[in-house]
Amino acid sequence: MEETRYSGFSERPRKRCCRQGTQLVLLGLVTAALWAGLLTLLLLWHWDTLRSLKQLEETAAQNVSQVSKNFLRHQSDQTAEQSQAAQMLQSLEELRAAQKQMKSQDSELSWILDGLQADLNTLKSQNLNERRRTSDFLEGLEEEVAKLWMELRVSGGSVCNTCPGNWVNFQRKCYYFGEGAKQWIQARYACSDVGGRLVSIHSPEEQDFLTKHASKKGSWIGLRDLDVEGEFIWMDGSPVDYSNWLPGEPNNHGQGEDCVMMQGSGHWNDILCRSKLDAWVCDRLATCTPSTASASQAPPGPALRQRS
Ligand code: FUC
Ligand code: CA
Repeated sequence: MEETRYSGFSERPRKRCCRQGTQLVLLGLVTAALWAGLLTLLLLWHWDTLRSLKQLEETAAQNVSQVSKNFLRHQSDQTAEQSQAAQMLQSLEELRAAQKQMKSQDSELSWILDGLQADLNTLKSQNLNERRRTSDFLEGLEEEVAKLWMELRVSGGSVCNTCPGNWVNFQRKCYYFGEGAKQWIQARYACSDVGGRLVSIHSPEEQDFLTKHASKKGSWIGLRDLDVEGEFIWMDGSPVDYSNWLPGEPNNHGQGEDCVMMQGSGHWNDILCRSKLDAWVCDRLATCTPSTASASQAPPGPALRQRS
């Protein structure tokens, strides 16, 4: 019992000692485990951080290379655009120069064209004047021939007083009294259309005949001073050997009166050629009736004329 007590007494510290040792070992183990865990965590955290850093580094590198690629591309684009802009500028300059040249050529051409046009107009008017002169000359010749024929017939005993229908005979001429609103030139054409010409008047007898037969509203006659002011000429080229002007006429009133009308009284007045009168008088030579068989050839009365 004693021994037991003793042994019990002596084992207790040993147990305490072992327990403490175990505890210490455990504590050490736990501490070591904790440290190991902590270290593991630290290592894991470190690796993770490293991995993240590496990823970031890679991403940054990728971005940098992308940015530098973009930059390079942008730079080459910019260079291309710059050279394109330079080219366009050059083209623009060339176009401007071409435009300038074309403008000067254009003005030169239009100057030449104007000259040509003026030449053409001159030629046209010369041609027209020439044709008018020729036609007037031919008409004069025709008139002369007709008169000579008439003289020949009269001297051969013919009677020259035959007129076409609608024409009125007086002495050796036929007269047509046209009606309708016309300017002087239209009346001239109207006479030409019926084979006559605007009337010329050469004696008081002829004037009396016309005064009796013509419209009381006034008629156009074949007298005008269009070419030289104050120099009146008959359209059939006959001499101005008789006149029947109203007192104070011709007065070229308003500086533009170049055509002559016969008033209802038979007196003449110069008026504007573009005025419209309601009547006009034409004349032509009468044709001759042969008195003998030898003079039975057809008389050369004035033919229907072409307008010139
Ligand atoms: C007289 C004429 C003109 C015109 C005017 C109204 O002076 O001589 O021709 O008819 O009157
Ligand atoms: Ca007048």
